[in-house]
Amino acid sequence: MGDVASVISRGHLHLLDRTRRELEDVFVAMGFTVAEGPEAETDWYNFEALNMPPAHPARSLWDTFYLDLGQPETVVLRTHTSPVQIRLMELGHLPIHAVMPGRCYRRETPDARHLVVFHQLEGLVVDREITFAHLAGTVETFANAFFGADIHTRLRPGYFPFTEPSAEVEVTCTICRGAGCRTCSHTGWVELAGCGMVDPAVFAAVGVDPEKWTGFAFGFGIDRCAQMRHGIADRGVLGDADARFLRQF
Ligand code: 2NL
Repeated sequence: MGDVASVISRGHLHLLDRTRRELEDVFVAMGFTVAEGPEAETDWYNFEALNMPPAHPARSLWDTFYLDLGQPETVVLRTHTSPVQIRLMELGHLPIHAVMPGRCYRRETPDARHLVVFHQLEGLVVDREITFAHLAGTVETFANAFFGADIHTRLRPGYFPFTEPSAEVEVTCTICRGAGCRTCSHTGWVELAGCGMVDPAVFAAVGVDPEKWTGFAFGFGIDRCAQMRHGIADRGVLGDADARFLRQF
């Protein structure tokens, strides 16, 4: 039997797909629902509603694929899963506790570390009197459940156009369990996600009353989660559907 067939017969799924489902399971157990949306999005959902008007310099953080569809430069391959969160808020069924997994696209020159397609899982909570403490507690609870009780999180100041304040989420390096190694550049910590409190400008764009509702959001790279969950020191092999690699999990 060939490599691919034997992988399927043994019930192995692509590691990224399996990790997506395991991430969803943790968040569902914490009371979140799972939402999905289109990969081709309008400029409004991918940028404008997220506090990035046309020509806003923050747009250059993402190298975007524009589709030859409709008016020029109006339809893109989504650069993050945030448009799904925008669509959910627009529907107006509040409160929201949801995660959005899916494929995203960035116009990179593919090399050993950069791919055009990557996988993200974002989360959104919009409820009454939600604070930064809820965000920190959610991220820590997630990390304990997904990586193990000895794996912790810390937040460092960061920047995203759609959150204020914003932070980078770091987790204890699972390769050395915090002692310091090559994978974590001898810091004991690895960057896992970005997060923050939803910017009031985003609430205004989707018609959510910021006097009544507050919220937080976060975005994980699914490949980094898979790497840290399985203690893979070198991320380069992750995206390959190489059966010799996948069989190990
Ligand atoms: C990253 C950072 C992040 C969000 C995603 C978000 C979505 C809405 C409003 C506010 Cl609709 N925020 N998403 C917020 C902070 C960080 O992802 O680098 N992920 C891999």
